[in-house]
Amino acid sequence: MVKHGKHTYSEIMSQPAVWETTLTDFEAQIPDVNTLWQRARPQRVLFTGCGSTHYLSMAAANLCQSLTGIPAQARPASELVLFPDLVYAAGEDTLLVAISRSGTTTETLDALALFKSRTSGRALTITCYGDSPLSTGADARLVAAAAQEQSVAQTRSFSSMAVLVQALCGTLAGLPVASLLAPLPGLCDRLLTDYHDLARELGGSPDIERFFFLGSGFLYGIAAEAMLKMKEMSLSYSEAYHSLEFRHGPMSMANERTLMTGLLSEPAQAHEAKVLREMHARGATILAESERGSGLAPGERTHEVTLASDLPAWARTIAYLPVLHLLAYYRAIANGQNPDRPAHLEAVVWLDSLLSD
Ligand code: F1P
Repeated sequence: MVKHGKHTYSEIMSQPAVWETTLTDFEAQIPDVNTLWQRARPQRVLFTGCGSTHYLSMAAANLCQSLTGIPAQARPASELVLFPDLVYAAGEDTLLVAISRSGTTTETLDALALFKSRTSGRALTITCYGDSPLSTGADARLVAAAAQEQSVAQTRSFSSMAVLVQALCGTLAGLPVASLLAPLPGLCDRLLTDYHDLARELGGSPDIERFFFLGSGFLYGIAAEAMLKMKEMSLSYSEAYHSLEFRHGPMSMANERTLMTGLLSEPAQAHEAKVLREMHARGATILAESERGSGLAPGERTHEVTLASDLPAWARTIAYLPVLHLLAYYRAIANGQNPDRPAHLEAVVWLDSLLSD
């Protein structure tokens, strides 16, 4: 029986249904997206957000560049506001994509305002609230209204906005996203069912005190979000790295009380799995998420989440996250935290505008 975190739990478990609604709603938004893209004809795409939505921006930039061929980058909104000269180049046509669950985060609103005043570029927003200031201040908007949440930490909002990012990038690349992404809700449902017990076991394990999340390419932003969920909900030691970066110092922290979660991509899987194998030899417990199995030797301290989605890599990016939501949720419960209302955290950061100084 769930005592604490009933909102978080139901928001995690509702992801299949909410992704389905989000994909259906996206279809009506496709003409606006295509019109914006035709008018903007950008030389580059700049994604921004804060916290979770900054991590989503990182995944989005990689997906966008890979699918459209247009250079794309991600920056935290605060960086766009505080150091615009490090980002904007004179005469370059940029499309800004600002992402925010609430659509009210001060830094993201400031980033949009500064972009509008400094450039003649167009802006697209991705939020859960179509009437929010961020959404209404943009040239076009994508809205995951069904993904609104009561919990402070983002779960289905993040993943549904990620579904919108995937649908957006696929559409800009001229792909038939409705059919390509249609299997995602069913895949999410299967993963939440098949790996629920594993997430509960690892999340609740008293033998584990450190969590590392590794990912490369499209999956680094997802690994970073999994790290943030673990930290926010459960107040656990949790870090994320690009997979091969882990050897360059951070591996000093891996020991027999560590859970190493590796989000394995297909192109780099052999290299990424090797890092996990090395950390296993140091005593770490391994959780390997992959499309077809990690190739690691099965054993007591090696656990697998296998997507078996048959989707192209870009289309299955978000599917790596929901099992890790459960991992963080069960760790929070084990730590005596209430994941609905994480300590020291507000749902939105509101500041005096950084532009008024
Ligand atoms: C962004 C955010 C969250 C974080 C915290 C504060 O909000 O940084 O990612 O968990 O709750 O706000 P938003 O701009 O996406 O609404």
